[in-house]
Amino acid sequence: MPDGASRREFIKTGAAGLAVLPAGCNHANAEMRVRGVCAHDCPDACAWIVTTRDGKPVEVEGDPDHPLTRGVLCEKKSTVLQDLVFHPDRVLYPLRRTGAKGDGKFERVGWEDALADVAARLQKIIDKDGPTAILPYSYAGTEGVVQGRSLDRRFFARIGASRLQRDVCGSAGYEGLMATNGSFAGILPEDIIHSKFILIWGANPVLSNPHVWPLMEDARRRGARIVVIDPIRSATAERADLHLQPLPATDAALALGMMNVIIEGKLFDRDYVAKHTLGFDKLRARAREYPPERVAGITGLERQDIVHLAESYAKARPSTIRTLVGMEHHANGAMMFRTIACLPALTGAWKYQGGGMLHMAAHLFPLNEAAVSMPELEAKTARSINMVQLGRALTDPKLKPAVRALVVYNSNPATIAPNQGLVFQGLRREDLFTVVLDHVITDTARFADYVFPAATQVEVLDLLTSWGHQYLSINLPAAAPAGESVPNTEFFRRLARKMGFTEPYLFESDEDIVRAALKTDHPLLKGLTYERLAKEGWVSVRVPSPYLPYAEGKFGTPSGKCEFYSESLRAKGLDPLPAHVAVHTDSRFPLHLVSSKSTRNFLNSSMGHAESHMKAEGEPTVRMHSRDATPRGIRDGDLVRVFNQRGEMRLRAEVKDGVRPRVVSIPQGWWASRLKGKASVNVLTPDGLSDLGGGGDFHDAKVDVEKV
Ligand SMILES: Nc1nc2c(c(=O)[nH]1)N[C@H]1C(S)=C(S)[C@@H](COP(=O)(O)OP(=O)(O)OC[C@H]3O[C@@H](n4cnc5c(=O)[nH]c(N)nc54)[C@H](O)[C@@H]3O)O[C@H]1N2
Ligand SMILES: Nc1nc2c(c(=O)[nH]1)N[C@H]1C(S)=C(S)[C@@H](COP(=O)(O)OP(=O)(O)OC[C@H]3O[C@@H](n4cnc5c(=O)[nH]c(N)nc54)[C@H](O)[C@@H]3O)O[C@H]1N2
Ligand SMILES: [Mo]
Repeated sequence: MPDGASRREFIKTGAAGLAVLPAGCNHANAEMRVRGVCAHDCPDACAWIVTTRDGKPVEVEGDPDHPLTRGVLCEKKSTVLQDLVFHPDRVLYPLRRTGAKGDGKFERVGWEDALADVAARLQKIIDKDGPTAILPYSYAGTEGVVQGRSLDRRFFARIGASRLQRDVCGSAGYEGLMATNGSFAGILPEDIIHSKFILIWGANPVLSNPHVWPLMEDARRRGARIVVIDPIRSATAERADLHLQPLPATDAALALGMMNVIIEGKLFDRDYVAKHTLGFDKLRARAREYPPERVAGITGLERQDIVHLAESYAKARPSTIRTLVGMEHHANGAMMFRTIACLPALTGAWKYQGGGMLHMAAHLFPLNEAAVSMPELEAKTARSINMVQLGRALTDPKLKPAVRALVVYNSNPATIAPNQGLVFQGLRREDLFTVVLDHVITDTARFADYVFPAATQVEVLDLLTSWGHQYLSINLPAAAPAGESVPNTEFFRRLARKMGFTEPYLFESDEDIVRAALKTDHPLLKGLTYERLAKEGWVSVRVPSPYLPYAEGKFGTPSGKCEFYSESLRAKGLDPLPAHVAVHTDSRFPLHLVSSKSTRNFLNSSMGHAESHMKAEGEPTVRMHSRDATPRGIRDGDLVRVFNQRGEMRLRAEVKDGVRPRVVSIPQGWWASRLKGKASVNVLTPDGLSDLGGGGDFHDAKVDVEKV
């Protein structure tokens, strides 16, 4: 804690609805320290403390007492005050479009006029085309329970708007893990220090999960080996003891090759397999189809590397696989997760503290969801649209009724949705009424008819779970929302009122929503009250210590075992056994483009407005191998065109062999409007879906590159 901290006071309770500052805050030089938590869509959910002076936030620092995030805020958020809260580009008032769609020209209007017009236009659409012609579009701009999924969901359910399938992240991996384990449970991140072999598979924790990476380094100091499997030499791969670079979307074949070596070499845990798994004989037969030499041909790896990987993984006690989301974004994404998830059961790694698999922690927070997003209200609406395919939904002439109104908040689809050209085409439609609620004029907001000002995390009350650790956190408002900005919940209250709705569930206060979310008898959340959170800021859920979710089996599958053979997959028309399914190739475009989240200074597209973040990030490049660059006459630093049937990007080539041959990479997160060619990487990505879970297949993009 910084000097003098003990003399300062923490705000003791939160506020209902709009932020209300505690009495005494407007004293000259009154200094308050308010507990909060970063709301970014990141596994770390860092606890922070906001210092305010005379009611104005003056400093945001990490909470040094948080066991996982330990007082360190990352590059994306350590400057949140100057780069977001007080940034000159912040939207502070409602705005109405004055220019053409996409120009980003607006005039200031009053809340009353703006809301009256929005309500009238939505009503007109409901009367003429029916409520499903209205589409909400939101994702994880804030991970907060209240500002992320409460009154907004209730409002759209009340209208009967189309439902949005929010599957862009996490759902393909979820389906894969559920098929094998029947539950999302994995080890706790802090237990990774016990591991002796950390296999980071299609994840980039140095950037994407920066507070767990130091624990992995601790494990290394205690004797662990860190191996990364990634076609790209990511920031994490650079720091690994061994980096293997398979071709994208071939990881299920690699895992089957490992199983082949492990089973044939009798390196599996006979006892664990016999007691806690289902279908071992069938798995053995399947793995026999994947001898290392065949797997070498599929993955582009060396035979001996596959054998070495399998043996060292199986012999280490304990070994741990770290997965996240990167590998999901393929047409065979769920099957890759399903297959990889068989490995820790085969080796019995789950028996040891820190052994098994670390994926997401979302299952540790069984909040009273029925009282938050009220899913039973939404379930009444039949039509749902997958957020990954927004471009199609906005342009498909066969869609009846056509989408006539789009209400965007907590997301920036113009940047993050695939097939950007089609998304832009849809957003440009004159007969589409678009409303955006955000902090800044994002590339999506540039197309809006109305932009409304959203309050930032330091200005709202919220409850935050984490998908990377076991701490539940509260975010108390440290200041009143700047200008005329409001929390998302207040926007939906005001709009509901303007539309003449009177149902009390549309107007619940933020504090009541937090309290309702915590109202549950689930043993994990026992004793986690609003009062306790407001006092302590973050509290661990009640997981047993040590936490060994499958040491005694107890899988969540229908059989209660780890299902090497899955009847539920068969029922869905998929291979019941772990399988490698090749993704499509395109002879016109021989290079495989991976556009991962390799930006240190953006969180997806968030913070992409800030000059200082762009500067720190440096110009985006396309990384390519010299074996692909040289025949094309391309040298390091050349200006090139990366193109396919969907569009093109112009940027500089980085020929440093950081990617494997036949693969190129471009970072995701940059805004098209800030780049010279006015297109960001999603102009090149496909908008197909993953095999299960409705995830995207971004990383199956096929492109070619030429010098310009
Ligand atoms: N700095 C920063 N941190 C972030 C984010 C950010 O934008 N910036 N975004 C947040 C979000 S929303 C998420 S979901 C997480 C994601 O966290 P991660 O999953 O760790 O990150 P990604 O960049 O999506 O993907 C990780 C790696 O997967 C690799 N990959 C892609 N396809 C394959 C494949 O077929 N096989 C293998 N083996 N590897 C593959 C990519 O090359 C990439 O290096 O990060 C979060 N944290
Ligand atoms: N090519 C490619 N595309 C990808 C990915 C990839 O790896 N490659 N990754 C995918 C993944 S994993 C994800 S999760 C998605 C991320 O997609 P999104 O969740 O859309 O992520 P962001 O781009 O960060 O957009 C969040 C927006 O919410 C706004 N926001 C933040 N807080 C609030 C608030 O309180 N109120 C309101 N109204 N707005 C707020 C932010 O300013 C920002 O504009 O992108 C996907 N797209
Ligand atoms: Mo994500």
